[in-house]
Amino acid sequence: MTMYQQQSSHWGLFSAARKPGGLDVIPDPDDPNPAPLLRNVPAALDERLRVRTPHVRRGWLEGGSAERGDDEYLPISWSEAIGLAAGELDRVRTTYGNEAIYGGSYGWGSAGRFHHAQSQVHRFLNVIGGYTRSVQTYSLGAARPLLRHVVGNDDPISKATAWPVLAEHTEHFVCFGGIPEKNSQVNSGGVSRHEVAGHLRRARARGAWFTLISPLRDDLAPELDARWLAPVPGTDTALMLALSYVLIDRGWHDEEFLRTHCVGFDQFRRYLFGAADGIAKSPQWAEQVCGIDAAVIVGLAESMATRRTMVTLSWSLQRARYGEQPLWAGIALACVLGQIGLPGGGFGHGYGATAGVGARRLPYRLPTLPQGVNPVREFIPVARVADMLLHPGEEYDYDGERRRYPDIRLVYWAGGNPFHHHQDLARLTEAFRRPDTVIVHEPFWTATARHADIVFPATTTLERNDLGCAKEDRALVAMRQVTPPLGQARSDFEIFAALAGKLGVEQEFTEGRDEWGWLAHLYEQWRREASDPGLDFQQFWELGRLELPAEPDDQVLYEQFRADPAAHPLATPSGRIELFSERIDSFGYADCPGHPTWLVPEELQIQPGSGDFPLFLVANNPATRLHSQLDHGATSTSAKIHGREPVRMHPTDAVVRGLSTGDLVRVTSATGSVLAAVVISCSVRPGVVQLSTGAWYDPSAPGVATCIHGNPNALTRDVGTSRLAQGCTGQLTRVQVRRFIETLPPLKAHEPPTEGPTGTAVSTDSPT
Ligand code: PGD
Repeated sequence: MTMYQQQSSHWGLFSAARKPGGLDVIPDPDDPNPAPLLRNVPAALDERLRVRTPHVRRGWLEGGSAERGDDEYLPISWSEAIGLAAGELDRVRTTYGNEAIYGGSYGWGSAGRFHHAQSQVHRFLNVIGGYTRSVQTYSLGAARPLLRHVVGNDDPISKATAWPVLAEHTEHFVCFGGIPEKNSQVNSGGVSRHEVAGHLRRARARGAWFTLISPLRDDLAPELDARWLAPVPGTDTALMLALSYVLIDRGWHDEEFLRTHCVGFDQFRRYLFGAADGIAKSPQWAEQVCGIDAAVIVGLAESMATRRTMVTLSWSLQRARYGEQPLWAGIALACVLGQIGLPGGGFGHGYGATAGVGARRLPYRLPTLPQGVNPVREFIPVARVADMLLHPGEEYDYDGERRRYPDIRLVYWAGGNPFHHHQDLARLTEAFRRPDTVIVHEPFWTATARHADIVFPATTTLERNDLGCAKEDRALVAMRQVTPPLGQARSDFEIFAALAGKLGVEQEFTEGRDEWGWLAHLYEQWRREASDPGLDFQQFWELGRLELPAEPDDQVLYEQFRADPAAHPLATPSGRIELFSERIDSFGYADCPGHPTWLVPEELQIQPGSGDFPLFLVANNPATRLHSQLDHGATSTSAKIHGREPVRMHPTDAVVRGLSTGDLVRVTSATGSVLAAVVISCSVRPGVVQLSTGAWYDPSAPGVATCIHGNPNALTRDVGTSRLAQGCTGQLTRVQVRRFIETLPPLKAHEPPTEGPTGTAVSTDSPT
């Protein structure tokens, strides 16, 4: 009889069994709305694309870094690979100090508390003396630093008003960037029940209104009957400022809330009415900037003032140049409305960005692998990785500090794909050629694995046992091994244990435990500390799942602060919401002044319809996979055309180019070019094209395009949001689209790299 085993992923719970025809995956029966991404899971065992044995890059063995990203790989034995990697780690730390090791290793990895790649890599590097780390994320690069100044912490993300409250009370959802259901399929760590779509439907059935403000119509589900306003991409700040202007100008603002709960309203009002720059941020002004009718802006402001309104701000808004501004202007707009702290009113940041925002949270710690202490103080804001590698010693600004990039000699990555997530991938290739050595753990031959010198084959969750849960979920599940490790793959833990052994610190790293020992230890420790469910580890494992008590469903963001701001101050310098921040102002950053400001991003300085790059490209998160994970899976590949990523465009833009759905095109920007296939759609604003992230980077035909598969990060600019946050700006760029009529080069991204002969003798003396 076939044995199905329970497993978990960032996009849902499932059971799986290996059958002669492949892996059979069954969604969890308790999930009301399982994610289509589950159909990608069988590709995890696709042997062609799995790294099955340790590999070393030929050029590295010969002492070179120039070919990184375009080289042959030699399969080697585990003992050779461990010897080479340990030797190189030791050489770098002794010669240059541990800060010369970059272990930022950003990435989502897989669900599972013990085999969490980030925790494993950080724990190992700490045990061997530390590493240069990264701070912040690609998801919320601008938001987190800004929120600290404006509201004191990230409660708008981690403690957003709960979905059931919105479903019951909100009368008007004003959704900047939408609430895209595709993104609410996922949650970092797992999601046992997909409920966001159901909450939205309940609100609509009760009569709630929805206004969608986005260049993409499908950023809100069609059944919500939203009014769609499609401003010029990147101009939401101007629209928000004009809405605040109307509310104040007509006396519809909440003077009392602004006086008692905010600081800086006077400076903000003066700016809105043009005292500083002579420009009133009126609806007529905004119409010129965003292309939304002034009368529509006035009507929207009136509707917001007369209904319980939730201003929702997507994470994508801040993933662009000056990305701090739309978030700050949106918070200011909610302050002007004065509904913050009321059920169903105020603002939220990232509803729909993951299933976790607005979900109930667990009021205690999860079972967590301890990472130890990093003795190295050096760090970079995560999206500045290429700058760091290319410009060691150079100074840069970050959140009020003047900092200097460290000189990195060794890059260590496990659980992320920078050749998916970073911007300007050709520049990243150049940057990756700088260090002496790059070591990567990957289950698959991704572009990151192909830019490494030593590649360790990592197992997937299907080949391991683990504990599955997330802070915003209610289930703790046994993730049970479905199949033995593929080829010679080992878990990240086993790889680090072997390296630690070679470097003489095995006991410090493993504490004498194997996988099973750690799972039992983490569970029992959590049981003692958090909430004793009564079951010991063996009983839990046999049962397979615990429903965890969570916070109540009625959480309203800032309810207590509204009731009594003196007794429940925010963690800002003033204790209130800062519409003007003296601290930010004191930094003197022209790209992030002391109050929400309309700053014209470079993308808008090219006139629409003219120049070499007349179209806006929205490079959003994909509907058919999580980031770049399992790009070769069934859901992901079924959306590709001629094997290339689809780029959506409006019929009017297609007609002038003579394009039809299915045509191959070359998309070019000032940064690079990609091949993609056109899909004509009225769901994108005229003048806008949309190409999702996640197609595996394929630079194998540079004479044809920077990426012949359709990875938009070959087109995006590698520049920070501002000197305040230095977040990533991958969401928006300017492009041209032209029919591609040359011979289509074959896709190499979904093939393994060229392999040298097995058994090639390698010297265990590591090169420098
Ligand atoms: P993933 O594709 O999830 O992307 O970037 P991120 O690097 O997280 O990469 C995870 C990698 O880990 C995969 O290659 C997977 O195979 C590997 N992996 C999975 N499990 C394991 C494991 O157990 N062990 C090891 N060693 N490896 C494992 C995501 C990032 O991209 C994010 S979060 C966002 S929000 C950004 N979004 C955008 C955007 O909107 N627009 C642009 N242009 N660019 C973006 N980049 C960012």
